[in-house]
Amino acid sequence: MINEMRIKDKNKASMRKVMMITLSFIICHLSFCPASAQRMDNVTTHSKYIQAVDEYRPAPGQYVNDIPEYEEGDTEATMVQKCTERIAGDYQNTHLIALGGWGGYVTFHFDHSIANIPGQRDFAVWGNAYQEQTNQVFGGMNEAGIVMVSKDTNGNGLPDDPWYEISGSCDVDSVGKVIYNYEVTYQRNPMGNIPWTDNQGNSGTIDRINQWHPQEYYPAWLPDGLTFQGTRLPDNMVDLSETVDSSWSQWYYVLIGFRYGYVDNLPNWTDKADANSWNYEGCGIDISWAVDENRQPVNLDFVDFVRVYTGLNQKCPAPNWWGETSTEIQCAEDLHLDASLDAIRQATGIRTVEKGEMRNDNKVYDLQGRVIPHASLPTPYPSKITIRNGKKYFTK
Ligand SMILES: [Ca+2]
Ligand SMILES: [Ca+2]
Ligand SMILES: [Ca+2]
Repeated sequence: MINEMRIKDKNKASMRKVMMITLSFIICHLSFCPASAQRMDNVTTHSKYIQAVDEYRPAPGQYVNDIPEYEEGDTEATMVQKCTERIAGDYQNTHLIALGGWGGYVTFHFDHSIANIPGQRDFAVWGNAYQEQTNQVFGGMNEAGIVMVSKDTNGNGLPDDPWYEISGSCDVDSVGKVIYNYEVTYQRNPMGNIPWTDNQGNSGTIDRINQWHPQEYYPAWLPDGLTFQGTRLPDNMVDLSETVDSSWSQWYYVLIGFRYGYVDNLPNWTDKADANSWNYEGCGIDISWAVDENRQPVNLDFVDFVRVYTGLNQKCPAPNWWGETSTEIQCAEDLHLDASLDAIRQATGIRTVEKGEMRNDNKVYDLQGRVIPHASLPTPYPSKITIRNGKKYFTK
């Protein structure tokens, strides 16, 4: 379910351009790299928000081909770019994208690695979940998306490295009701209900809601027979139609929230462990919750890529109501940008210098440790206070 108020297209190209030219560059003098961290004064040159989207493969759904809009000739690459235009940047300048039914996903990255700070939630992804108006239950429109994280271990800037799932509260609150190694395949059915089958012997459809969403529901730029794998969370839909005044609402279905560890599951900006409020434990994700394929904890110091996929496979049965459950996301942020940058510097020993100090035989790296060709450095080089080998350099 989308808050239509938020579906406004704005061109954010100019903002992204600013983010591009404010990337800081650094030189690593390997023989002089001290192991200790040096606090940097140029942290404002990095953004805590998403820099770009890497992959967008939604499952079919009522908002697919709509947010972002598919136009004839679009390819996977152009749809990924449209997602970047919607969700890269701060909350005021971003817009929802839909992941469709179970399994549909998006992958994105920031302009730096996000550090796993011990004892802290490290990042959050904002959606459009909200508390239902009659306060009968915890939640209301909670379309939990499952989070995965990955490190760019081969250093090629692409999300082609091992992935780890974030273990959310269902793993402890709903033991026996979570389906791991779940798989669903969707079949194209132009302008009709979209059929699916799963690996548990079930089948069903993503139903059209023509009066609200008249476009095709199968992602038009993707091949037929889309298959997704992952974890299926327990159905969370309850029918409260009998508990509300029928003159106010003929049908009243709500989606119960889970305690922690998901996206589009709890209202944005809630991140307090408060079991006495509807906020419960909020939206923040701790990288320490990452688990491997055997659901065993993994010890990640940084992550470079985040993936979110729709974790629920259910639909609201009443006519003229919600249809399939679909995770939507609008924005994401590093919850501790300064700490992430400090941790990168501590781990790599890299220091920032200004361009006048550079020699052609210096190797230049970005904060992810990737080599940057001298020819692609910006001109003029941005002025700032930098630190090299523990000494401050002031540049104009
Ligand atoms: Ca952490
Ligand atoms: Ca990679
Ligand atoms: Ca939603």
